[in-house]
Amino acid sequence: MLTMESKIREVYSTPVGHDILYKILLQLNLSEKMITNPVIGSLKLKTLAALTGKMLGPGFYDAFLTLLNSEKNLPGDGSGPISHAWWKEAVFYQIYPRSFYDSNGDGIGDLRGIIDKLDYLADLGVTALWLSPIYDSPQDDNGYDIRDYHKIAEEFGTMEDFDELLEKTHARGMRLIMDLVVNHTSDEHAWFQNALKDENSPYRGYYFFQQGDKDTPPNNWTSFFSGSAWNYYEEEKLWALHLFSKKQMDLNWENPAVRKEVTDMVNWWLDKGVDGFRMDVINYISKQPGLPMGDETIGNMMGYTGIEHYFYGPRLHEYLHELHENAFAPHNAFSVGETPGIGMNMCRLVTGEERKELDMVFSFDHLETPGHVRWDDYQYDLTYFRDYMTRWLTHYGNNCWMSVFYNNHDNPRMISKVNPDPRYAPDIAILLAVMQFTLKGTPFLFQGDEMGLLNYAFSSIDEITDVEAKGYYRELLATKTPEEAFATILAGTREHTRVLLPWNFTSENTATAGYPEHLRQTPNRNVTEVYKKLIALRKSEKALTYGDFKVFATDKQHFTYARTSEEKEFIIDCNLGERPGKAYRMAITDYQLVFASLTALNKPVNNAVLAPYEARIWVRKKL
Ligand code: ISL
Ligand code: CA
Repeated sequence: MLTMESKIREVYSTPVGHDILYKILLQLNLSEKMITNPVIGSLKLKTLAALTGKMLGPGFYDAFLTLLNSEKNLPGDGSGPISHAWWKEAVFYQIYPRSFYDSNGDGIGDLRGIIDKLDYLADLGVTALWLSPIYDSPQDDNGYDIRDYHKIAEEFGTMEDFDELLEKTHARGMRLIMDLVVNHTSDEHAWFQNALKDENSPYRGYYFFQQGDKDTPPNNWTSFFSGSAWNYYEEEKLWALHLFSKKQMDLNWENPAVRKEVTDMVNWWLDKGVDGFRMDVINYISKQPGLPMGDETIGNMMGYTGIEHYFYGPRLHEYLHELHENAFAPHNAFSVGETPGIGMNMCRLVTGEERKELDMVFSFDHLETPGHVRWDDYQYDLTYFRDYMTRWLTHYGNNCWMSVFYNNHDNPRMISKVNPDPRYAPDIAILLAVMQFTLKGTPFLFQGDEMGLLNYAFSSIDEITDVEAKGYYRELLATKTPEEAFATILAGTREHTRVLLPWNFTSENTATAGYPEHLRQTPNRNVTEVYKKLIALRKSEKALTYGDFKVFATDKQHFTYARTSEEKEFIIDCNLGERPGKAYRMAITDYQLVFASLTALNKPVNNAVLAPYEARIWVRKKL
């Protein structure tokens, strides 16, 4: 039991304490040495509280101690051998169905469109597809608001289309995982409608309803999509909790009936033959009982009030384990949890093989550099990605396995973030790909990565359809001019990755004919060819999947690392910045150059010098 009398050193040695203090140090741009320093390490938590009194009030320390003391377990030590699994060898490709490929010209991507592109995907070399939600939905949040878990959204097609897609995906030797959105349902889901209208409904206990008057929401929690996390239903005089939009109502997982429904539904899809699930905001499913008030300081620091009461809730492990045992394990199905906000050790606790919770997670701490949020217009320094990957790969353990990605449907494109100068775009695209396919962890491509796509030059808020950005824009108008508010939206909007993929912009193509010039991009075919090559290399060399990872050089903007098996050693030499740098030296006779980004771009290679954003892959046979 940790208390305010505990020493900082003791706190830092616990998994949760470590993650939280580490994150705070990072945000304050302070070195870890601050805490490992013996003098500071032997200070008591209450002394730290006195020192940080202005910044972090008692609410912070209460929440912190509650979190620390509710985690009874330690991550497994992870020193054993790595077990082999198809999903560790896979190359995943995320499809955002609405904007992937439109087969019938109504402007909306659809399932038949995905079927049409299966040969393209197989040819690219990816081995598994993740589909963002395709279920029946009013589409308030593009399908992350599900009305019926057993039905396909009309605009995407039918269940027959889905069955055909699954069969044809499997026929090409690829696997298919679905999106599991069970932190919340649509307010139009029959459960919610029934619960709202009938006070004796068994579904009342499926959600977080609270009686009350119109002016006082049950607590101060805020929604990720602006405003209070509570919606008031005048007629029924009821509040209901929604961490996301007003049409995404949080499910109450404390209710065993909810867990049973979810388990049955997951089994229903797995029985159909899908190979697993990506689990939406799955670390938010367990809320602190009683839904206590959020600490305002934490709220200001994190941008959302109340988050300490559900981002790593008291029953999270239990719920994940139960779902694993009752659905995933019997089907030998794969799971990857979307887990925003939890740190490395918490991730080790949910993905440790021996714990039987999740196979993998998407952690997001690498998507912005410390001190920045997605809405900031800034240049992303790739040395932060290097240091993040190095830290995780050094400490994650052989019982855990990482995912490696830069993009998804919730973020602007990484290439644009690294350097908005379009002259560098192909070099950065290839550099990112080289790291993605040679680092240790499963690569997840987002649609369009292989085309080298960049952010879009949206010209007005009317071009933004996303519920999050629209809400945030309204909020910003309270303190900013419309121009300033739009600039913020432009930097961070999820819309950038939600524009229909530019397969072929022609006037005959009804789906794309309406697209204004500034919302068109030309796929970079060179980049696509490089992706094919690198994916093929990744798949043919076991060292790149299971091999050891060792860093050689991380000075300035360099990232030079090795991936080694018993037979081979690969050395990957990257320049992460805009200035030329020294190439890593090695005995030329031993090593063979297998890939050079400049050659792929038809530019001359200078042996001694790495050009801006250049990447090379060398190999040496050990036997
Ligand atoms: O939690 C956040 C910030 O700390 C959010 O950015 C969060 O990571 C993200 O919004 C969660 O995303 C997922 O769930 C949402 C949905 O809108 C996204 O598209 C989905 O990927 C609600 O279902
Ligand atoms: Ca369509």
